[in-house]
Amino acid sequence: MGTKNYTEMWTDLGLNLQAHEGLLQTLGKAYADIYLSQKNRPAGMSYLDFVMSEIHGLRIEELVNAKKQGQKVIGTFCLYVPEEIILAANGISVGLCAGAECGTELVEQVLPRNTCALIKSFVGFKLAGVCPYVEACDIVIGETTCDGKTKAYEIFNEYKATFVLEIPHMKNDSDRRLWRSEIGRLANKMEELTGNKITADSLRRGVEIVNAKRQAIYRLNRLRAADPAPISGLDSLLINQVQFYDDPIRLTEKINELCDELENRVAGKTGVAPAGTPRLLVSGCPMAAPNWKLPYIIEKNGAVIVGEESCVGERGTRNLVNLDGAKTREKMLDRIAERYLNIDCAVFTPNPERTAHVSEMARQYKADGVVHYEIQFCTPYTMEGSAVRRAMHKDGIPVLRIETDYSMEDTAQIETRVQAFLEMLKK
Ligand code: BJ8
Repeated sequence: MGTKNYTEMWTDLGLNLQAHEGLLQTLGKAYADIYLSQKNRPAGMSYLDFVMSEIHGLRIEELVNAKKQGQKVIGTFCLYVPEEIILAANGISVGLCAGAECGTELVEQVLPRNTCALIKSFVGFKLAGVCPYVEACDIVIGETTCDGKTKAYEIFNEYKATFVLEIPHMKNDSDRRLWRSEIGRLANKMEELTGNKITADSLRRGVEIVNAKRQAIYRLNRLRAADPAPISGLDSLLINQVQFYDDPIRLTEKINELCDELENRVAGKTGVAPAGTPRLLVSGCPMAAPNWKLPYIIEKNGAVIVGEESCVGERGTRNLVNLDGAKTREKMLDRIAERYLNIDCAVFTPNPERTAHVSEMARQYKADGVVHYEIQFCTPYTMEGSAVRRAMHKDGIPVLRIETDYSMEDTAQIETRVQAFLEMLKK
């Protein structure tokens, strides 16, 4: 972690300093063990190393300073919350989904034990007082996606003001109308919170910023189709995780610089692992930072991850908002609503777009196998696991389904299954 002392800032934000210090120590060690130990990393990853070393320092200081200048910080938990609208109101968007066990005893006093680890984690970070992002937020935006999140926001709202968007679970005309009206309600809420009018010009600017970020990440993803892969799955996942926190314009520049370097690597056939290394696609539940358990196990056992069909991955970045011909605020909000309803989260029914996308990604990135990642107690993705397996079998691509949580207790067991899967791919 960085060298500057931020104790005063963390105290002002109301963090539990002792518990927070413990978290930083654990995070720093995990990052060193998992990330800094990798071989043949692109030089451009030094920016991400710096961001991670300052994850609770410099970036939080930027948010605190922006708040002093009158900007509002808005926390989000899901891909369905359009960052474009937050930016158009001159707000700052930060992704709050969390990927580590935290405050479990406190969480289990307010949530059922059999709640998915992702929900327990974001509630736990709040209850334990260790997340400066959530403390820096003026409001958080929830959504009625899965039942667990929908109900957890009622409880979360008791600790932090939470505005919940209604997400339809189908994509019929009436669902589209409902969703468009929710987008309007969000825009109004952002105007009320920030005191800034959302105009056609400010929306266009918001769309340009977010489209540019998604294009940069998509450019990076496409470079991973090369064999040897120019960047590890762990590093690619980190970029997908950091894009929810970092300044979007600065990060876009850095990702494009990294892509320039990766293009040279691809041209020179330089990879993170030799050509012919087994290539895996990871599909399923989101892996919020610092959830690195499964990718670490996969890559340390000699495979390379070449794509993530995930909200922290290509499910979130592949479609852009198309503003062609849209001139008014309302028309632009229509286009934003359309783009976001295309996201193929497993909470939708039916959801054939997702299995089709897994097949398409497996082909594009020349995957030898798919690992379907299921967070324990996540009904939507666990249920869709069979459909993904069936679709992949039609394509002749083996699937390994891994159901786990954020604890480390099953690490050895997962490792054994991953090793057996990789052996089978070699035959
Ligand atoms: S668009 S995947 S970010 S809802 S893992 S909390 S689904 S029980 S995170 Fe998600 Fe938005 Fe969909 Fe993406 Fe529920 Fe499953 Fe837990 Fe989940």
